[in-house]
Amino acid sequence: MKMRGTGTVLATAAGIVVLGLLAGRCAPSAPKGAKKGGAQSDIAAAAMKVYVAPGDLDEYYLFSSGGHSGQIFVYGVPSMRHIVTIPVFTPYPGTGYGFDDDSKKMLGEFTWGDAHHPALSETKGDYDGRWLFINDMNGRIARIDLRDFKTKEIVGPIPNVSGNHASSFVTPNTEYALMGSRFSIPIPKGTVAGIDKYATEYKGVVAGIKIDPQTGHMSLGWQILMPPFDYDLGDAGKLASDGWAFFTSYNTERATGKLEVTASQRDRDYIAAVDWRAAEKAIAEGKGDTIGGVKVLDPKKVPGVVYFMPCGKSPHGVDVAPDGKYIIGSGKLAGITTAFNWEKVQTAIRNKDFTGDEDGIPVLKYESIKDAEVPVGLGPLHTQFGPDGYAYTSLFVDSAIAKWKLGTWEVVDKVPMSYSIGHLCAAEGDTVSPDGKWLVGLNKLSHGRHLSVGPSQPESSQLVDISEEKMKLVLDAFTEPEPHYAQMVKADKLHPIEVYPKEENKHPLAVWDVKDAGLTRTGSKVLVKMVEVRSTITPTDFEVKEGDDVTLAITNIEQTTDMLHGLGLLDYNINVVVDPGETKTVTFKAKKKGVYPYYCTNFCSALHQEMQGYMIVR
Ligand code: K7E
Ligand code: CUA
Repeated sequence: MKMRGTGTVLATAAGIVVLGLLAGRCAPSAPKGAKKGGAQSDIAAAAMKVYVAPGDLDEYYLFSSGGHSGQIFVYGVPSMRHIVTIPVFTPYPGTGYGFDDDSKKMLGEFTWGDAHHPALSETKGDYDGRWLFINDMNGRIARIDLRDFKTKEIVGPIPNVSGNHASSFVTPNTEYALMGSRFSIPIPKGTVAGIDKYATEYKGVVAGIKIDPQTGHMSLGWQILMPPFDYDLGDAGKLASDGWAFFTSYNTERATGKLEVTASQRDRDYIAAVDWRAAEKAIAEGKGDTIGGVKVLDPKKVPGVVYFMPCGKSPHGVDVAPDGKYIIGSGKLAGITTAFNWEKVQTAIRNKDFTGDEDGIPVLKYESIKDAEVPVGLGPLHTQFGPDGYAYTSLFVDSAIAKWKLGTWEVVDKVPMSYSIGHLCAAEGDTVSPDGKWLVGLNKLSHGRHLSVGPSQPESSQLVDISEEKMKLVLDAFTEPEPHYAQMVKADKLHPIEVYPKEENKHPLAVWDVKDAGLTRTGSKVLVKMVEVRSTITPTDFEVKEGDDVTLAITNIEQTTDMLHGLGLLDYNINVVVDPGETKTVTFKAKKKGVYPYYCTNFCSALHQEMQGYMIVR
């Protein structure tokens, strides 16, 4: 979400004693946030907490979304050091992503994505370290394999889901990744209806993308036709509420034009509660109507799959507590967040405790399903959880994080964020067993807290120590655009490989011996099997004819950690990076006569500079 400049209330930097800490060590001036005297011991204590000595490893991985950069950025916590970038929806020359045949095909026609919500795969509601999913506003979801930190699959654009923001939240056993349309449109795509027909002819859709439990492969699951609201965020129920999915919606006014005015008329919007097991069953029984080539359930014809829970106006996040008993949803312009009691929701459904309906979807009675309105502060957006019944809610307007207790609803602490926090991420804070310890605030603004870099300013992420009663801000980090959500997982849950074992390489064009490298021609199609190993690219030269279709199949036959090789081909816009044990192909037309050098782009040995060759085009 971009809310830059709207009602921003800046926190007073003077109130924050420990920030600016590391800057203070190497900058000529004293850290802005640090007070004289007594604060020094706080600074030292904070420094000790976040300091990861050279050669030591962080305790957690933080997977932070890259927003409209289309990537995922991986940080270590508590150091907040950027470790690696995982390219997902956008080409990334650093790893050759989007240049070789397979990744180019996966990206399709897109050169960008808008990726907001990473979701680690779960088993019984806990991160299992297998996969990472992330949404793209362009109706897509990607799957990254955490065995090698590579994007393996992108599905979509999925029909009927327009502006896939309420995504990619997964269910507790990774049965589904959620999708929801932020923008209602006439469906199927391509249908035209004027804006004056918005209230009746535009439709929203919420959906579940099915995930194969063995392979992680994604396919269409269920879709539900919804009134033309803007479906904003989602979360899967767990334990007590397992089998359900929740989506916030705004603009239940069905308004058009300046939504900042027109969509804030009503006091309440809704959280949609979807019984996804019922939806799954109804789809299996063939109860859907085909729209855009996909079976879509109409709640009028399939009662019981979806209910509306009224919520403070214009809600943003919806977050399910670790035991699944509370659903937390906030009107983002309000000063309170509402804790809905799942038991009461079920009772209200059973008793048909409805106040009306929206296009056939029953609306539950707010008073019957809420347990508390917690006075967290202004502009509540998102909530994460600790291990001890505490909840942490980000406050965009107050630019702070509130800590409060589930059950007693008492707000016990607040820490200012610099500035304008969106999401927040606690260690395993959306699982059935949150770790506590660390929390990262993902802020929209960073002004004045870093060396000036001109008008394109970075966003900031701030590390908060939540191991004690009082929250303590301990570190500033600056992030690539644009961190929306992030997830933090204990490092020992992941077991990545560092080379691709030779015996697993089943690529049909792989060659493991330089003797097998070389060129074969079939008509105007030329295949060059290449071997890369320190410090030669074999063949060291090859000849093709102008107009040939050339495929280079490059195998890096190293089996040693870190021994990556690249292949840059000058004037042909070709840049491939091949990891140890990997084979990649790149196909192009030899449309320019002449002599074109190629070389290894990835520094690999003392003789890296000798790793080169020539393509001669006659
Ligand atoms: Cu709050 Cu896209 Cu989840 Cu931005 S979203 S903050
Ligand atoms: Cu191989 Cu540089």
